[in-house]
Amino acid sequence: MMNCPCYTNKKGFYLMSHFPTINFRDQRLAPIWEKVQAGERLSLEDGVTMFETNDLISLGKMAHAVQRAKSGDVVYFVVNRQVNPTNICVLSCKFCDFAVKAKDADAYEMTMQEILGKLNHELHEVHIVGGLHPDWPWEFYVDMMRLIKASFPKIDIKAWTAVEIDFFSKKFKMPIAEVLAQLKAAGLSTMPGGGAEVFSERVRRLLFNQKIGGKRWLEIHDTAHRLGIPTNATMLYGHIETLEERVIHTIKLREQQDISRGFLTFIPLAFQPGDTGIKSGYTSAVDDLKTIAISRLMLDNFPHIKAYWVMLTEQVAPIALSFGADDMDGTVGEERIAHAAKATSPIQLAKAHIIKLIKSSGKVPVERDILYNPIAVHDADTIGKIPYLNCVPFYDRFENKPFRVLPLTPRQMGKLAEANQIDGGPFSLLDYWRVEKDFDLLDYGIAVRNLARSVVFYSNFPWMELEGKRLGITAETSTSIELLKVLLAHKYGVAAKLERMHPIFQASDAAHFDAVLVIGDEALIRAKAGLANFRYVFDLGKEWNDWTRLPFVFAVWALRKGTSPEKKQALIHQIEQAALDADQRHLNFGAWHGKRLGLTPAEVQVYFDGFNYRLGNSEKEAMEKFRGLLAEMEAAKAVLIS
Ligand code: V47
Repeated sequence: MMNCPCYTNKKGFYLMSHFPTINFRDQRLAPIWEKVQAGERLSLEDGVTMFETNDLISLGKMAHAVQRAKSGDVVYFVVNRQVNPTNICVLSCKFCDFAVKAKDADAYEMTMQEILGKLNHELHEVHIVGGLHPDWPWEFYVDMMRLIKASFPKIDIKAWTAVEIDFFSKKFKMPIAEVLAQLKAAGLSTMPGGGAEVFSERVRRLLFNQKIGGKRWLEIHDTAHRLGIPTNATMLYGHIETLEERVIHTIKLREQQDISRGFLTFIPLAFQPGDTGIKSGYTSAVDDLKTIAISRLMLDNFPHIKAYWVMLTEQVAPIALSFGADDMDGTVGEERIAHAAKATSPIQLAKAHIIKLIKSSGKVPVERDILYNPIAVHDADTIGKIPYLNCVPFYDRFENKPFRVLPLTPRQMGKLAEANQIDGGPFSLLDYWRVEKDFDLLDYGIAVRNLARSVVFYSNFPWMELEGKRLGITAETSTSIELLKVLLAHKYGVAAKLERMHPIFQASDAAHFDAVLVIGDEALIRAKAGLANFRYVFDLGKEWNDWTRLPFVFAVWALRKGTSPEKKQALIHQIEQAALDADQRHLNFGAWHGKRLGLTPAEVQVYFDGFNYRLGNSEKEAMEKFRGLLAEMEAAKAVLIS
């Protein structure tokens, strides 16, 4: 117990010493913090207590700690543009100053050329929403997707709120799934989170009684997720809703996310009063920061919380980055909805300005694409972190010195290392080999002695019958996919067809394949929940070990050549401490992360026990063996092609 930095609270959960100690002014927050640290879900009462408290700073500290455990020291932004093709709308919602009728003097409708004219090749995302136009035909919407993708292949499309999808479905007499499938086939990547307002029938009747309610909004997002279309969620706050209604809104979203798991980010939208007559005056900064923090704490299963500077203002948004938000939306280009309601923010921000705002909050600005794949890291001294449970021991001990931490899937980390955007991390073995001339190998990594438990191949066929079959591969892997290829080719002598699956893993997508490879936390979740009735479950760590009698090395720590000796030493010291923790079976944050995946502390311990975090002789031998087998496979392919 002497060295153990974790201890057990009265309910038997492990508390983590690495969450900060908070001196609460409002003691009602202390039991809530205890629940957060134990990985327990917060209730409606907890949410309302947090809204009622005046202890804003403690609230911010709790949310910031949770955000850091999820997304490290980074804040995301995207070079994007909003396009609102028309403001003519068949609805007349009381809170909306944007929508008008066709006869109104300020009504507008863009032609396809005008829409395309708003875009340029610098953009990575276009965000399209507008009024519900009474006359436009279905083909116009589908062509819009298709023409944008044809003219600007680099731009991903986030378009149409659930309200618009519902409108299309009714107007063009197609089921929701058909509307979404056609838009996706034409180029739609994700859906924005608008139109949710607050999930309260009372508010709906008073402010937007012609618009869809919460049940329908959630149903449409559920359908999108099942079709592999990730979406966002919003909440319009600061008008006539009660604090309880805000909390219920977050709980309904959390329940939906448990089911369909396709939400990327939550965006609290501060009400802009404009000429709506609903309320005079803007939300206070205190209310904005509280709402961001409480969203982060309630929505434990949402990857991101967005500080939408358009509604929050340029002054409050950077502060929100210390209250649980990890995304700033983007450059926006030209915002019309909030500005119709007299938002005081600028209508666009330059990229350099967003970077400056994020840096002013002490965070690392990371330019992303629509799916949060990082494109560029706008700061020095960053290392990658694989956000899977098996990597948690490494980061337990990391403060943000000398390196700051950016969560990345193995494949993303490899791409960023190649693009010269990060200084190091536990690289997937294949990625390390790709960049080894620029990086030094450290004597640490992630190796398994036998069962990997989180590199799992689900199949409807035994290995020998996989010839010619379609295998779905998770979008996240770099090395496991190669291990699978080696096993197929060398151990079993079969040739199958490998295809990447949707970027956001869906069991319904997996069911279309004869077998699927799942890695990381998703594999741990599936081990408990099962996956689409596959008949065989193979652990690739065990498959390798049974065959070669060697461990398998999935990842190795590497650091950019030329890093100063002080920084290198500091990093090695932190990793060594982590390895010692693992030797001494200190769970620390592991129990917290495990709980979120449905694992008990004992199950987390069994999982960690299967890993070796140091690279010894047998690990190095295993790496060479694997490299040799890969080379033989390449040679065989070369022979085949010629
Ligand atoms: O649905 C309308 C809201 C939403 C007002 O998904 C107003 O990444 C404040 O959803 N004051 C559209 N809000 C904007 C939106 C959005 C914005 C940024 C990013 C994303 C995303 C989504 O704006 C509408 C409505 O809830 N809205 N009027 C107003 N007066």
